Amino acid sequence: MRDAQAKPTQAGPAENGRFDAVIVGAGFAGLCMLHRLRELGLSVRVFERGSGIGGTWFWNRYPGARCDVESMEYSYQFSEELQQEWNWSERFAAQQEILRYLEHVADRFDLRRDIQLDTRVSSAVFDESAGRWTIETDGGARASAKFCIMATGCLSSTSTPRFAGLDSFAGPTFHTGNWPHAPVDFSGKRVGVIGTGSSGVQSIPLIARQAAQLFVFQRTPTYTVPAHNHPLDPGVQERIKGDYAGLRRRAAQMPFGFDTRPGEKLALEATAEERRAEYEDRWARGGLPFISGFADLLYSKDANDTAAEFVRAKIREIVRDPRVAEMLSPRQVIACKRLCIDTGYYETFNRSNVTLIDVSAAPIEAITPRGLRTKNAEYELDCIVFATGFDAMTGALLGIDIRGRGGLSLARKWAEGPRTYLGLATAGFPNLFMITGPGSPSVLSNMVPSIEQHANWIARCIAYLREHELARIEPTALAEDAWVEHVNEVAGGTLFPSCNSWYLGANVPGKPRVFMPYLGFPAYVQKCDEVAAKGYEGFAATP
Ligand code: N01
Repeated sequence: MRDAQAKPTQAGPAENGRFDAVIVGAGFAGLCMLHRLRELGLSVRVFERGSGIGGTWFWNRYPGARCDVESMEYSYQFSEELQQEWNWSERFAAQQEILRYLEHVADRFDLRRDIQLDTRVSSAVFDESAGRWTIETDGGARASAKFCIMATGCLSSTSTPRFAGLDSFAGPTFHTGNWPHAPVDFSGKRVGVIGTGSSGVQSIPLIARQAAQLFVFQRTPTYTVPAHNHPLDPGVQERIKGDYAGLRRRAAQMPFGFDTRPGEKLALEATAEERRAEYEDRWARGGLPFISGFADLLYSKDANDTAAEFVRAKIREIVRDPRVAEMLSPRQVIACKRLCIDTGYYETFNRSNVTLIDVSAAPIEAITPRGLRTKNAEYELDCIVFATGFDAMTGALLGIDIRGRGGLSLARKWAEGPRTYLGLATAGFPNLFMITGPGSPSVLSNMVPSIEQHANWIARCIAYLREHELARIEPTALAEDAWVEHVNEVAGGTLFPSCNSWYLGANVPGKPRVFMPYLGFPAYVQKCDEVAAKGYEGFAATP
């Protein structure tokens, strides 16, 4: 992989470079943004901390890493040729294939020459007199740019709980979100996996097949629906390609920006038999559309209970030991924490080499040189896998010292939670844009179309500024306050705030509890389009 990246066309160090725009991050967002800004004729430099492009798909190489949105929809739509020429091999693409796709995109659109790898941005400071951003990297390099665009990803800053004795463990430890490039062999090993979110759910079945013994440390049981992944029928693929634009148009009208076949009926108005039939059908088809079976599932606790109980019944059917089935059965609202999709997750707990340990009542107290100690017992382990997630949505942004007008730091401004207008920009930080920032559909949508929508919007905004000879743009405090209130109001009408999810920052000790994504892709896109059509309403633009 490294060799493929190290092409001579790759950008060299940007010592004292001046650019029209700097983009931080070369994942789906950074690549697309670079392409759009190049089309405007801007000089651009992308800084990427990884030794390769790909963002999430570069770092998350753990066994089983795979997308939970269908391949045909989890891809760019900015180029019809690209859509037509790329062939996906599976219904849900694996990490390796998505990374290959991004490598292909980088080559096809000659993006690498503006991307500087192995470069972590440490600060971005707005110089008011010059009207430019100064971007500094860990290596001490500096760049100056009129526009600074954060394409840093929503789930890119890993989170490892600060267990006592964390560094004392004698064996290797791994985090799913920062997995080694060299193959990891668990054969013959006693492995501990901490965490049962999407990363745990995907990796546990594969680690179980290899390890001598697997101990799964579960604090909160998870709802997961079968993926029923399979090779993608070339005929189906051809049919979609026959009217790709049609698929994209239909998807854009869906609440999550991809085709979840939303049911219009209310679960509470359906008969028990109708509900069962609908859930069975969606369980058999697999994937995230399970939660779209009825229109009230994310709004009414009673409705939600019907879907939750259906999954619990499935767990009891699949898992042979009733005690283990009970431990695996979640009690919180289904989809309140992100719904997972899996291949053989619950089945894995029927294996004789797999032990489920409930650490909700008896938490992990310490990592020891030989393993791990909970309140109740000690476990000897050869390796530990942290599938403990991310400091989501704000972690990567606040990991950079970003300072706007008057030296205001973003960390200070967001001390009580992120505040943005449309998740695209924040008052006091002129010409700073975020791709899929907090306050936008982002993680509650199909990420790739959301990313493209943002990149298109930002590119159009920059073009507008140029046409109107305007030098700076930033949201007004008034528009930002109203948007933050609206995001909260929409979330408050749902069941999402009812559990301790990373959507709320609840997984990171001390993080303010604020619901960060915006629910409703179509309404959001309409709002962004209206804002632009009204001359960037809610923004102040100055010459
Ligand atoms: O992280 P998570 P993730 N002691 O935060 C547990 C996307 N994604 O990496 O729930 C014990 O969901 C924690 O327990 P609890 C997707 O959006 C997508 O799995 O806080 N356990 C939880 O079980 C996803 O939602 C795919 O009680 C501790 C786990 O660690 C997001 O990334 C694949 C603990 C963390 O789960 C994050 O998923 C992978 C402690 N002290 C990821 N601290 C696709 O399928 C934390 N935990 C595309």
